[in-house]
Amino acid sequence: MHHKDTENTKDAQRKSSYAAVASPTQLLIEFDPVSYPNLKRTPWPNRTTGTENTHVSHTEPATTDQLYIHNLVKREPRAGLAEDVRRGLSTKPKRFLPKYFYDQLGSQLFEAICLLPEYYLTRAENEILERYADEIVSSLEGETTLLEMGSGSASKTRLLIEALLRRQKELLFIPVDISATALDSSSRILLQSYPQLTIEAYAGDYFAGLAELRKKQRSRTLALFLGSNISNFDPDEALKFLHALREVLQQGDALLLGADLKKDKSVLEAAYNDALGVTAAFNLNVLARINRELGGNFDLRAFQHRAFYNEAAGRVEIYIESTRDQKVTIGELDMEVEFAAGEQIHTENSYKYALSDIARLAEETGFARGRTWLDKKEQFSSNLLLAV
Ligand code: AVI
Repeated sequence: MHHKDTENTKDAQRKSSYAAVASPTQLLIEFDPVSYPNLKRTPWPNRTTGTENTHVSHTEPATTDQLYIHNLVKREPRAGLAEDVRRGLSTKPKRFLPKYFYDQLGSQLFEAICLLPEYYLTRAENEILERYADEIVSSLEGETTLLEMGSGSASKTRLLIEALLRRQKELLFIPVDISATALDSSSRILLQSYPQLTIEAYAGDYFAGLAELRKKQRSRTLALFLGSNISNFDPDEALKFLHALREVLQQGDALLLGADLKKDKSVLEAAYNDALGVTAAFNLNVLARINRELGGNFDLRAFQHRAFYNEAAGRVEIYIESTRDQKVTIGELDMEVEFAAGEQIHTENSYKYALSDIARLAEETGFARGRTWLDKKEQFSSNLLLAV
């Protein structure tokens, strides 16, 4: 594993005090302190860019493990957030992009959502993977690389990693995730569990990750897009994403696509309006993030979470609603924003799929729909799409 171009090499030099290389076992983690000011790092005994042997402490993965994290976040990571928040609060209706949910706290709140009794998606997908992981991986022949878009905590991935390691000795795992902290901690945990693993991770958004992945050749690849992450794309974005993903795959590779199914409104609305209020906290954390990172003064108590199923559009719509007339200032944007009582900021859509929608999506993006596995209650689908 190595830097791909001069730009990255320069980047690595700039970040020299944050990079560590343990040779010959090649343990390399590279983080930019500007991008990840809150990233908690275990102090390493020898933090240099050299290739000298480095003893790795017991809190690090075993020395036989390999980990490389590519940082794809731009030099000034807040610029994207600032620009998008300015644009989103200047349009009518106001809106934010769902990718901004996932700062460190947001990622942890999402992990908590996955444990909620009302949020059936994670349990249903787990049930499918626990039961069928061997069958799923047997759809591909030969030494396989595992690629995962939006890996998060990678807890479900374990089931597929284990199934692959039952039939091959070693495994290259390539996770791509917007949250560097989630990537860092999940990679370390995986390496502690599976010494046969090499991890080459990409911290950045999906399209930045896919653009990098296109530059490299891989062995037979099983790509994962789990957790119904596809739900948060509008239909045209879903097409664009699957097209881009298809381009990094070769004929004979496959994508396992987890997609939540259309179902009764009451089940869907409960999943996005949990009794504990974790989804509300996840949603309102975007305002807290703007306060923390852009010097905003949103009073979180003057906003509330709203989520409902729009049956005609086949999606759960999620909003933040102002409970009164109010003005908010955002220091770093030099901006004052007015809210009327009841005015909403649209923060997310979560599209629900029929199996026929998935077949259509596959056909339009260069895949053939292979097998589909469902949980016992038939709430969730795991779809194997074959690159043709
Ligand atoms: C990540 N994504 C699939 C979740 C969903 O169900 O759409 C995000 C989420 N938003 C609120 N709860 C969960």
